[in-house]
Amino acid sequence: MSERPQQQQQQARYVMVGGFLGAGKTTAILQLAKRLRDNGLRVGLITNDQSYGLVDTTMLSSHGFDVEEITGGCFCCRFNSLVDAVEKLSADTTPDVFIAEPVGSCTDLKATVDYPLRRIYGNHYTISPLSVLVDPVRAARVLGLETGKSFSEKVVYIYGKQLEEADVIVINKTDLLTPEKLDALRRALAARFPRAAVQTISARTGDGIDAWLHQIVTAPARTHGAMDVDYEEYADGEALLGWLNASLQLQSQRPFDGNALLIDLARQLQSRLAADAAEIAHLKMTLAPDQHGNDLAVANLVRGDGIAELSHRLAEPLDTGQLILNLRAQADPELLRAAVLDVVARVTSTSQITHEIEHLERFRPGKPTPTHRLAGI
Ligand SMILES: Nc1nc2c(ncn2[C@@H]2O[C@H](COP(=O)(O)OP(=O)(O)O)[C@@H](O)[C@H]2O)c(=O)[nH]1
Ligand SMILES: [Mg+2]
Repeated sequence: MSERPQQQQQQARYVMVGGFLGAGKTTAILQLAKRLRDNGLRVGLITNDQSYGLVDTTMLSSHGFDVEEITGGCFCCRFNSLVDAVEKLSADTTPDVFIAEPVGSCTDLKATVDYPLRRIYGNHYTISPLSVLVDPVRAARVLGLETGKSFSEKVVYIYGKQLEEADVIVINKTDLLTPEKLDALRRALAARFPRAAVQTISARTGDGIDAWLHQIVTAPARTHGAMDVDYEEYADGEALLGWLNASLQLQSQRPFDGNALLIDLARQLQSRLAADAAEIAHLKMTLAPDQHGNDLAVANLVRGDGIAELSHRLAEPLDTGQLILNLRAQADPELLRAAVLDVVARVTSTSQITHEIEHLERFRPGKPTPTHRLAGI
């Protein structure tokens, strides 16, 4: 299949893939980027976070893509940095397609990113429809189709707003669902958000990616005015989420199994945070050996009652390496800090590994103050 954008060959495409924390955005972006690259297109990727030291950037770069990281706020509040990132990527490789991943707790992206980009840079970039990914287990709980631990009302407000502005709602992780559950979720989403097209994919197996890619690189973005957003409620929801980013250097006299170490850390943090009644939105970690080139382990956990898993494994044991840990949970950031420090100390000492903290930051995201906000164009 050739997915070279049809309309204006000279204009680069700007594709944004939103969705809540842990929905599978980074995994899905990697799939899109690989397919575009296989079709001879140049791809530039943009990651985004409230802070620096990102698992996503490390993971995407390890696959040989050019990645720019925007830190210190979401795209809407760092609009000029987003434009700078696009220009920086263009200086090196002139990408045909940019794919940007906004912060998973961010919403109102059409009014604050899409419309301003079209208004100001419409001669340079074709803006693709806004995709919003969902994790089916999380979505079924939020929509009340299934019971289970979820977030408080204000966080759910953000979740709903993300879906409300979607041009395309993408149900991800279909490999985890029976056809009946997938159908029930698809019908519930279509009924509640009738304006959006609904696509189903598995970013893990690749199912459905071609159809989704076709839709986002051939269709123009839709304009339907800005949705109503109560910025106080949005800010309250964001502030309920605690954020922690850390990077640590690990060292051991004897080679150790980095894959087992990450899973051990994830499981112990999971039980510690469950005891503290902190609902995990996303825990992700990478472990990169100081030697062995691009070898990388990536571990994830997307719910308090989920299963910690490795999406990338190290091929060999290591004796020194860098651990990056990003944790987002509905909890006080100080509590997250204490839990991470305790668990890291316990797990590393059991394995006779020494650790040195290079960077540790924890906070609650501040109130979003977009650079631009347009009602439509
Ligand atoms: N089973 C399954 N897991 C997936 C799929 N896509 C992503 N994941 C997993 O979901 C977790 C979060 O993925 P990530 O891409 O980091 O989510 P993000 O926070 O939205 O960027 C990781 O463990 C991924 O391996 C999928 O299609 N199926
Ligand atoms: Mg991500």
